Amino acid sequence: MPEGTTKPAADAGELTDGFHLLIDALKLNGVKTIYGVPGIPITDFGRMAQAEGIRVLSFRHEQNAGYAAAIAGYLTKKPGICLTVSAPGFLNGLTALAHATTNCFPMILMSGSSEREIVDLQQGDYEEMDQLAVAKTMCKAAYRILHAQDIGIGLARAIRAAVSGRPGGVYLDLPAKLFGQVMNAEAGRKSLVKVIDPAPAQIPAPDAVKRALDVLKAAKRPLIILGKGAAYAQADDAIRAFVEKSGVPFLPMSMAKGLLPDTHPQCAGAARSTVLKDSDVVVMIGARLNWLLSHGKGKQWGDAPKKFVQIDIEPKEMDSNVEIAAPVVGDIGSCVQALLDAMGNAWPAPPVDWTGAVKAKRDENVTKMAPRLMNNNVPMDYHGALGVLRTIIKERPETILVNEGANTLDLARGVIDIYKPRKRLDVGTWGVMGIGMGQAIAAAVETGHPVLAVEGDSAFGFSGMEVETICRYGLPVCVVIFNNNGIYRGTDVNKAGADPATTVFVPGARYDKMMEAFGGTGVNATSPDDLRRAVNAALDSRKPTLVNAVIDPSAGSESGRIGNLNPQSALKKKQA
Ligand code: ADP
Ligand code: TZD
Ligand code: MG
Repeated sequence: MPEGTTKPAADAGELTDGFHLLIDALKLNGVKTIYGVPGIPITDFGRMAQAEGIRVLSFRHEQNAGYAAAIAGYLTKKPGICLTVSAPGFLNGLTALAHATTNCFPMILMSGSSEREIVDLQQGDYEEMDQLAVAKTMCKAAYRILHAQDIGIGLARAIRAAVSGRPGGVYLDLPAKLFGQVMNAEAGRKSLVKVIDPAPAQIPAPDAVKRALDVLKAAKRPLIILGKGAAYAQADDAIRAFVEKSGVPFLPMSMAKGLLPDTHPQCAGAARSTVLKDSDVVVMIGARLNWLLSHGKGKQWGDAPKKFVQIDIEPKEMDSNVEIAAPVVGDIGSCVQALLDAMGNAWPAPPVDWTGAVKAKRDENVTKMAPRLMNNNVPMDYHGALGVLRTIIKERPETILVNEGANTLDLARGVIDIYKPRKRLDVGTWGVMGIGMGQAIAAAVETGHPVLAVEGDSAFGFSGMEVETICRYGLPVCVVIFNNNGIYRGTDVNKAGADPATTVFVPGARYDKMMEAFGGTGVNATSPDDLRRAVNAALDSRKPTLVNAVIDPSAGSESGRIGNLNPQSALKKKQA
């Protein structure tokens, strides 16, 4: 019979179809979980995949399923799979696909799509859209599978594209017709492809390794910056060994916190401004010199000339913002191991006046912060509430922290120490609000560890409906909402009319009731003691819990720590 037709030929023998081929292809490649929202044309596919032993988690909105898939990719080094319906469902998932690509997380967005013939002639099919064309600019690669016999190779291509080199998002377009296409089962089995070595090691050139070590050896004030690429690489032991053998102070980017504990003697997290300004050689490991690091230049980096060593799998990352004196291109595991090997047994420690100065600054800042974290103010301020959560994470280092908001994000990042790799998940490169519940769900599902999601009240609103999903699957997620009645602060007043100001919400909102609506535990916490009790109980019980932490509405500042990025109106004075 001709392969990939919808009508079985009389003599075709045992048959299979697009539904089963796709499920078999996913299973063959070790896919265990799909995050999505059902509907035409993928409802039956979801049911069948579930029946075949794949965990299919249904969300309330595709964007949250997408963020779940993206972070699953980050946590597992395998592409997270998001499944959506056509046009609107696809578009809802697309933000997460773009986010995955921007953050270098491997993810595959698989969307059903409408009749090609009708879509291409724009004849108005159900949920008509040229999804492939739309997706192309938002991801690493985009493919469409038209024939059942191409499902095996199509999925293989998508997997390899997502995880090899710099990881990222891949779009896979699955027209409705594909699912029903039948073909001979034996031919179908043979058409499947198990991807061999999907993310091959990329060994750095020995010259590049030597150059990097020469630069590092000559440094008077060296610094190592660890980014989330380093956390993603799962080369934890080698990275720790390299950092310790070098004796160099290290600064973790937010999601790299915990790769080495924030309490490690070489951690310079609490001396960030000092080490950025005063260092003379900076070794970047899986971090980019983007806006989060002021593009590697300007005031934050001080006047003294710097030399950068950069370890990254993406050659084009080198010299993206400033000159890289020693580019080391390869995968982080191989690169760090090569550096370690070439360092030999007698690597000189960095000058003690530098390491001593960094340590002194760090200790000074930690000491300054300590009393603020112990305050018992009611209503709570950020520091009082975060001091409680900091202690809880210290006592329960397995817990995965998810964090979004503005003040809630920036202050929690500084206050809450992380002790193990990949235990802090947040808004990533874009500073996107809405990752919270998707990340919390995927973190619980992929790791089995309890999750503490520390959320601004605005940030939570972007994905809040997924508390139902958390309850439905009974996940060990404790959401703490820093409820300051608004975006940044809850105190703005609109002087021009009856509408509330643009940044404030309903005062005294009780988000805890949302969790109760679906059978979870809701707690209204007005003091640090309330908060401590509620979160400990939630993490002990592993029951879905939402704690509405009442925060002083005037405690935050505009845009948290990045208010300087707001454009200023030249007419501001006149308007005021
Ligand atoms: P952060 O936001 O923490 O500073 P970025 O997302 O900006 O981190 O940078 C991560 C970098 O890590 C990217 O440039 C990416 O190419 C790189 N990367 C990701 N995985 C690997 C890997 N396995 N080996 C080498 N580099 C990697
Ligand atoms: N939309 C999206 C998708 N991402 C964004 N980053 C924003 C809007 C803008 N934004 C921020 O950058 S932070 C934030 C918004 C809306 C919310 C801050 O309020 P919060 O946190 O309640 O979450 P705090 O503690 O009140 O500062
Ligand atoms: Mg708020």
